[in-house]
Amino acid sequence: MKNSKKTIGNTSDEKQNDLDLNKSNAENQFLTTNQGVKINDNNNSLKAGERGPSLLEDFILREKITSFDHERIPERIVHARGSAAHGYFELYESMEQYTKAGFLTDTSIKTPVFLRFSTVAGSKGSTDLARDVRGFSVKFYTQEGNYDLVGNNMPVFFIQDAMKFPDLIHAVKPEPHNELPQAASAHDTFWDFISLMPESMHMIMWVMSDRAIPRSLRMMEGFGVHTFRFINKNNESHFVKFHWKPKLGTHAVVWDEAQKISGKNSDFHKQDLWEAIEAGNFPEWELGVQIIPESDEHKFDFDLLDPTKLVPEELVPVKIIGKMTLNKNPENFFAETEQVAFHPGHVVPGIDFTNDPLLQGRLFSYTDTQLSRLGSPNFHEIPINRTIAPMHNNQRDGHMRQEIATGRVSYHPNSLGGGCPFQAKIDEGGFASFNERIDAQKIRERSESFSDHFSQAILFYNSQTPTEQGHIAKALSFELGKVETEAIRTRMLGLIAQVDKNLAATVAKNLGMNVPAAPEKPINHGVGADEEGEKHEPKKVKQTIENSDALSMLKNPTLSNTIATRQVAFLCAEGVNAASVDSMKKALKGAGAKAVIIAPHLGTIVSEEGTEIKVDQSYLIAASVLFDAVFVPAGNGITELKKVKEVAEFIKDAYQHCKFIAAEGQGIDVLPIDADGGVLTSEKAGDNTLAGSFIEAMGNHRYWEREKTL
Ligand code: HDE
Repeated sequence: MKNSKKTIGNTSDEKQNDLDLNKSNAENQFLTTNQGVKINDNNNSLKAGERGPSLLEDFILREKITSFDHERIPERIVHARGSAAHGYFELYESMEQYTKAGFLTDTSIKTPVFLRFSTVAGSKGSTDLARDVRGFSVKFYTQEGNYDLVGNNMPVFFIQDAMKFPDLIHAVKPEPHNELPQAASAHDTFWDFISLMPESMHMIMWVMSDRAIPRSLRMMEGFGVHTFRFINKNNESHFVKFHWKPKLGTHAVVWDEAQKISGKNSDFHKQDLWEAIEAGNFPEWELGVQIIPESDEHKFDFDLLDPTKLVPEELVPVKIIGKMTLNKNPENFFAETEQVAFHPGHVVPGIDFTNDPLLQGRLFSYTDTQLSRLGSPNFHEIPINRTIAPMHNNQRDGHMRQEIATGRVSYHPNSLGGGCPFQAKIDEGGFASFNERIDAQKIRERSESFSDHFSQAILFYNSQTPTEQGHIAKALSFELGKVETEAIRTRMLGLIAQVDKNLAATVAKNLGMNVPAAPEKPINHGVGADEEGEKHEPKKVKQTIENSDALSMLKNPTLSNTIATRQVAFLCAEGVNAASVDSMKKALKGAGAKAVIIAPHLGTIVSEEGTEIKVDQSYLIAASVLFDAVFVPAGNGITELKKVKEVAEFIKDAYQHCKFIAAEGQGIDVLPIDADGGVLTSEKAGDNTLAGSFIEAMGNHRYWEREKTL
């Protein structure tokens, strides 16, 4: 099937060739200046005498230093920290009935993609494990032009109108007077803003859930967030919501673990993505769409244009239409991951916008930001941003223009250039916006249909398992615990109580406060104003459904129980039983997981049987939080581990974070913990039954039952 794919200008390899034209290869080459002049001495600047002053004439030094001085470009104002990879998208079945986009109608096309993940609030060097939304931006290099699906790992957003975005970001960023805290929402200004913005409550439930601390970028869902439009050949429109479903399932770490990972390896996600791809474990996501006919626009108890709402999968099922595979790491972080420029306005014929006021604002923002970030309107010429479709227009000049436009014609219409380049009719692939009828007054208002701020927050909370609800309560207690201004906490408790009274009571107890009897009146932000400018209370709507399993990571029926690519720490020492190590390693490998041998020192250790075992990491380097599960093998020497402080800490952390722990023979004595359903043991060394149960248990990701006893 794959071999029969068309190869005209649309494969991942060909996009790569495109990038290759701009690659420099220094092998067997002289060192030169940027002008190609060979450099004779790259160690000394030109001076007036050995000990004399440097000369302005030294064009080599000046060029080198100037280039260095300008190596940094402004980082993204949001989503500064990113990790990305190349790949391709394959369509399972034609969506012709709904859209005319070539890459969504022709199943023989393999479309190259570039995917950039990001955190939102932190700066470029901040930790991967911040509690935050993750950006999930996909650039499809289609034959009809670039299509960017610039989404997040959560299906809704904090605010309803682009007008509030700078406020939201100013509030969450480090506070301006002391630049504190980095990459964290747990501070006064963020919660001050949120406490005055009830429309954010649904999103707050998501960011306080474990979705905000993913186990891996490879184990996150992605969402287009806004409602978009599909337009077919007959110019008929359907509303569409986009979903990315990871083949490895959706998994998270726990908050204590996230904080510790930030110390042990703040590049945890970046490295995990890189290493998985290098090892040939190519991450995959299926693309799903929820399609809603135009005629059903007003059928729901929420407004499809409101980005604080999702369309429950129980109401409109997600249709899986294709698969994306990431198969190649960038070769140069700056050239590709840093310089890639996404834009929700990069659409192709067959995909169009709705009037979601957040999306409308985004359509302005992304080009604008590239002008200051990448420095010129010519950012489309940077290799990673280039379309594979032919590109001709009369745009000219500007900073860093690459194209050498020939001829005298740079305007349209023209006769001197034979009328070229000419406009494309719709049936020749020309983009024409959907001719939606608009008959309205110019108004600075928000639709009354946007005023329900709590129903879906409640739906989300009610759809979580008790374990997940407990994590939300803890997250809120942590975040608000860091808030110093009591009035902000009080306002938040008032809002949380409108989602769930017990949740508010638990958080209030942790804060040593009481839930206010009545929530404060929300501020005036334009929802349903009456004539005096008085605003109505945010209203609640009775939801058509009260529970949606798809919203829970633990209940999610599509949750994959594969342990592929999981990392298992083998706690070893001299005198470990090699058979115990080997058989568990083999079983895990068979299930796609990786055994990592940890010992008191690097190099090799000698097993009980006298064989040498290569050590991957020492206890000085390794930490439980960097692994998915732990195995303590059998062996006479293994009890020595009782004396190693780091080993006890390792196992206790794994236990605290509800990880599965297995031990064989003497390894059982090393466990400083009580046995429970998540601790699997066997007296026998090399026990295949134990290995089988361990693998099956790990498929559940964590032994959450244990939390009740902690
Ligand atoms: Fe963005 N956003 N955003 N955003 N956004 C940017 O564009 C903006 C919003 C998202 O990997 C910026 O090139 C406004 C929602 C991602 O390069 C900037 C509004 C969603 C990325 C910008 C929003 C996103 C960005 C900064 C409210 C989820 C990273 C750098 C109207 C659907 C893209 C850049 C990458 C980046 C503006 C809201 C996702 C400033 C004004 C909602 C994944 O243009």
